[in-house]
Amino acid sequence: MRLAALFLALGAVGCDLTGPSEGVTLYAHASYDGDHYNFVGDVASLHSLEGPDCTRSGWNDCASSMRVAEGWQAIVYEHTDFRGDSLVVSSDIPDLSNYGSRSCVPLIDLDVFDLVRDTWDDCISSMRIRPS
Ligand SMILES: [Ca+2]
Repeated sequence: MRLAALFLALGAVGCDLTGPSEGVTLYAHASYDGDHYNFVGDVASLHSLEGPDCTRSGWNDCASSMRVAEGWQAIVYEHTDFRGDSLVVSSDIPDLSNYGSRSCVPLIDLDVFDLVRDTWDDCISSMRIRPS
């Protein structure tokens, strides 16, 4: 009973300890923190999906961590319509900034660190999602 109450309390502040039962969940912050959204099919553009923590342009260029349900796989893309650099993801990624990209540079927050990092943090704009 106490454990259940703890999970409920953590859920209320946005921390997701369990991950998705199907598909892929994106999180606005690293370590599966902040606002999150579960996807079970292809998403050609993340622009139209609003999230409280993602005020730029929906979920576009917003995700900083992601979880993949057992038996599922995602291919994430730098641009909308499955264009640009891509990354195959078949297990949880607690911090997308640890994954280098050839060309991912957020369109907003163009500071020196973003320009030299080129990581998948705040970069995903579309995804293909399916059972693996
Ligand atoms: Ca992007």
